[in-house]
Amino acid sequence: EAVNPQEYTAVKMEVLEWGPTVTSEVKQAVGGKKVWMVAATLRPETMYGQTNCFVGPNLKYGIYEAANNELFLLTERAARNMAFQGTFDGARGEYTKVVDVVGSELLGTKVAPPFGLVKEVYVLPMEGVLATKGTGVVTSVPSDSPDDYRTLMDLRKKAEMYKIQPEWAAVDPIPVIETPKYGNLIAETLCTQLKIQSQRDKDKLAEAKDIAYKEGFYSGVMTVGDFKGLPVVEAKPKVRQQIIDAGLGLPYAE
Ligand code: A2H
Repeated sequence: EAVNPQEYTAVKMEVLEWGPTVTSEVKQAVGGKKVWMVAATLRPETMYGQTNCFVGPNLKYGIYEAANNELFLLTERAARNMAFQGTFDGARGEYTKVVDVVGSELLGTKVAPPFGLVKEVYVLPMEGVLATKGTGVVTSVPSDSPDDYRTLMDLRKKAEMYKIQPEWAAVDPIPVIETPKYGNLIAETLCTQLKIQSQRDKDKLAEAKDIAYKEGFYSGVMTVGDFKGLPVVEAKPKVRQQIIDAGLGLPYAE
């Protein structure tokens, strides 16, 4: 755990249609309520470029009562943290689980990415999702995240092995930020330059992630959205606030 708290934006992806392996137990427990898959991100300004939602296939998730009769799908650890941060209705630190769900069951579930240029995206598996970070749900932005880009390419190569349908991984990376050194698809450029072959190529991915984060933040310019033309440094807090004001995101710290 980091010494300083990390300030994330938790983005709410509404479940539009459950995937083929979601059990009737889960569907019944949810009833007619709205369910949101909640992803923690450090790059809210990239949300226009969401193409998928990742879960760890072996991770345990739960669906929890949030505020306003809504339900949040995330790890129990994240539910507990949110309960202490006043995110849910009810007493501080208390939370109610509606039902358990395993990551692999969620594959192929269709969700609505907040502020996404593509309006419906599918849940896919990512091997490296940590149970100990964020909400355990990761929104995929393969234009700007090397991990997301490489995972998407792995999934496309071996759809059957990953137990996914090819059409779930069909959305291509969407340019949202221009950088002078790496163009408008920085993740793809870096994965090619550093010859990153798989999502398991941890050291090279860490290097790419570091470059992409710094380059995007300090030299990037928005090419889409309300803050098109603005440097990322300035646009980042503005997009974050818009997402929160729209009721599609919330601050989350850990
Ligand atoms: B970021 P830090 Cl475009 N396991 O969001 C693995 N990774 C996780 C996670 C988990 N449980 N929870 C969140 N993350 C990812 C966007 C993004 C992110 C872009 C570029 C870089 C980037 C879209 N994915 O992260 O260890 C989330 O992916 C690289 C810094 O707390 C989250 O932000 O620094 C980031 O890792 C948080 O990582």
